[in-house]
Amino acid sequence: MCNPMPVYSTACPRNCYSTCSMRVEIEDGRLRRVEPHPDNRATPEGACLKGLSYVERVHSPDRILHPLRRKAGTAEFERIPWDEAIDLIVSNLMRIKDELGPQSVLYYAGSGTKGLLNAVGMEFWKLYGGCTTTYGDLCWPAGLEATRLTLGENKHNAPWDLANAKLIVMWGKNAAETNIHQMVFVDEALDSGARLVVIDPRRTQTSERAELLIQPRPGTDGALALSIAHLLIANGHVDRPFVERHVLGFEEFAASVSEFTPAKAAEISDVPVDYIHRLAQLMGTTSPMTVSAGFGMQRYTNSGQTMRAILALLAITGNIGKPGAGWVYANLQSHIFDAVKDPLAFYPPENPGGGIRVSISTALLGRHMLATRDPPLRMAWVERGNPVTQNPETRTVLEAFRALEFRVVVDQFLTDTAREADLVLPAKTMFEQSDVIGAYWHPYIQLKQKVMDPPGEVKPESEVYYLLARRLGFDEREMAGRIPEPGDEAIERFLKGKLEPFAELSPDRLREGPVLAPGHQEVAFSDYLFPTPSGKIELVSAEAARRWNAHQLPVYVEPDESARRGSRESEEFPLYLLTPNTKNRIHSQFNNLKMIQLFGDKPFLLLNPRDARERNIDDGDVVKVFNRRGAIRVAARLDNGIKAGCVLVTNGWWITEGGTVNFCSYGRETDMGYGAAFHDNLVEVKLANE
Ligand SMILES: Nc1nc2c(c(=O)[nH]1)N[C@H]1C(S)=C(S)[C@@H](COP(=O)(O)OP(=O)(O)OC[C@H]3O[C@@H](n4cnc5c(=O)[nH]c(N)nc54)[C@H](O)[C@@H]3O)O[C@H]1N2
Ligand SMILES: Nc1nc2c(c(=O)[nH]1)N[C@H]1C(S)=C(S)[C@@H](COP(=O)(O)OP(=O)(O)OC[C@H]3O[C@@H](n4cnc5c(=O)[nH]c(N)nc54)[C@H](O)[C@@H]3O)O[C@H]1N2
Ligand SMILES: [Mo]
Repeated sequence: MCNPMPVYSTACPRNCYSTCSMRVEIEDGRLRRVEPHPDNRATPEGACLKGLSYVERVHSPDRILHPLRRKAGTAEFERIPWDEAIDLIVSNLMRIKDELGPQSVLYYAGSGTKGLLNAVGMEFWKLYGGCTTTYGDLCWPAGLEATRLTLGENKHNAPWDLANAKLIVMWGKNAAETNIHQMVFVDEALDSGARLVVIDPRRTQTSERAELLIQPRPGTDGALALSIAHLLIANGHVDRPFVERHVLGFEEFAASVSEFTPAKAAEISDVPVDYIHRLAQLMGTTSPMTVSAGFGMQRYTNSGQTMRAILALLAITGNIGKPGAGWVYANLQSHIFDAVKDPLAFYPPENPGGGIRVSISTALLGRHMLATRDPPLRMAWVERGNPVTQNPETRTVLEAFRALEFRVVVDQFLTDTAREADLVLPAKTMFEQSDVIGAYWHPYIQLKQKVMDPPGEVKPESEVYYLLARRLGFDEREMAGRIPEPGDEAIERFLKGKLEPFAELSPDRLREGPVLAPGHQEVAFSDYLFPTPSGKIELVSAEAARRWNAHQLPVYVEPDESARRGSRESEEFPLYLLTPNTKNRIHSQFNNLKMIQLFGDKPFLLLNPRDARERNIDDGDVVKVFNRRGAIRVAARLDNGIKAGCVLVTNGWWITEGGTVNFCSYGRETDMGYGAAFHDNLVEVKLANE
């Protein structure tokens, strides 16, 4: 009889809605199997293809296993020992601090992995004397801020509660690719007779299940929402008792949408009037209604206002605080450890302390880096991020990194950003250091367990910081509670310390599987406590005006880069470039694996046949997608499912794989929250050989 392989509970720490719980089997130090973990009610089906591909990723021959130094003046790297790498970093850190001060170093951290230990980086930079770092975020802050202003807090009903909905509106969310486990609950709801509407400029895998697909012109969802509000009010579909008790500013809101007729919204959004009536009728007569709002329509310069306008539809119909109802956007109930719960965490703090200068907008990374003075930037440290492919305006980002004297990138693979580095440090994977993680869709706290030693000479980031701090002359006392010592026991102690305030969260319990966050509400806002200034759901927000210089009401504003602006720019570049996420990657991760490449190894452009015909483009032709900011060359895929006037390439492709879409995007902040308005992006397309 052979011994069963050891099985461990762990959780996927990628920046993804699902944050799956899983069980993994280890044999001879190798990851053999990834299985579902039944204790997570949100992800009982287990990991997606990406999750299964960890068996390849962890042991990939392409992983960086030791420090690599660029050979001077070339694109090549050579292996160097750790003490040489540490010496090289420390000598640069000391010299730069002497010459210009610690704020000449940029610390850039992306969203490559979740975990409490990520905070160790900033503790190191404070010990060093400070640094310059970013505010804002590439992902979701416009929606977080719109939600905070309206409801007071970012939380929603438990994922499985969606099965209780009678109407589900998937608004700018492609859950069938980006939150596949949510589709299990969509199906359950549909089986019990629920209706599903999808709002997206293209037909998606999610919309295959829908009875109604509404395809607005990109960035015009706000207009659509305001006209639906107009109809709900005109047709008497307002929940008056709810509004009287829990909503601030209904009368002003009603007055402001009285002009917003379906005809006006149809003109702006290019959605037929009949569709607007059908959606308003469904919303007014079907309850409970859940709006599952994705991140698609909050990547525009008007996104905060758009999200507030959509939220208003739930408020006036009384669809908040009840089973099967509500605003499913971000459920931060598991963010119990730190300020992450609060979207204010993305704001540049007035006084961050510790010599930290928070002056670079993530959305404007390249331009702000180049413009930084007093002191200017000399060095950058990048970890968990791939800003060359993922941040707007790739050309400027490259220029800014190339203008520095010394660049360190910590990653598992030689990404486009790592290729720009002078020194690349190998990063651990999720299986090689324990950490505690929350999620943003389900309410579980999880232990991402260490199940194997790092391969080669890989050291977790916390250990690298420890070594650097020691070499800079700091002692254990100065590091205590901030930078853990190397080794599993010290990490366990560090995590135990973080868990101590929560009786339910013992490390032993977490080792078994996911644990519901203490104090979590299965039905969010069922107590009708809204932590806004008025204690009510705010349709009128004085803070929106004060903080963001926005209208107090969710009014419609045309996006900055709109084909309707009639500018010379919009005539020359008439197509909206949408760059959403895709099933088999998480942004710029996973596509370097053979298992993932089997499902499509090259980027392609989705193009409506009408737009293709006008440009003499056939299916499969190589086309140039371009504007004044840059260009990429990809194969065209003709598709009637994408709205005419829109084209689409998924984000995350490396330059070495055929080009990042961000060569074409422009660094621009959203109206609220300091997000990145990626989709505010016009291009033209032509045959590449023309
Ligand atoms: N045009 C366009 N661009 C976009 C978007 C869009 O919609 N359109 N979406 C944006 C969004 S929503 C997001 S969230 C961002 C994501 O962009 P990023 O935050 O840059 O995230 P990823 O590409 O997922 O991962 C970055 C790197 O982290 C590395 N990594 C993983 N685990 C670890 C670890 O433990 N340690 C270290 N040191 N590194 C690790 C990975 O190998 C990867 O190279 O992209 C944004 N970019
Ligand atoms: N497989 C996979 N899952 C992921 C990720 C991943 O990279 N891969 N990333 C994770 C992260 S960090 C994020 S941010 C989420 C994002 O996942 P989602 O919330 O699904 O957001 P996106 O993929 O950005 O866009 C969703 C849809 O919005 C549509 N859209 C674009 N513009 C508009 C518009 O103006 N109006 C409307 N109504 N729709 C519009 C796009 O066509 C797209 O189908 O996914 C998470 N989950
Ligand atoms: Mo994201």
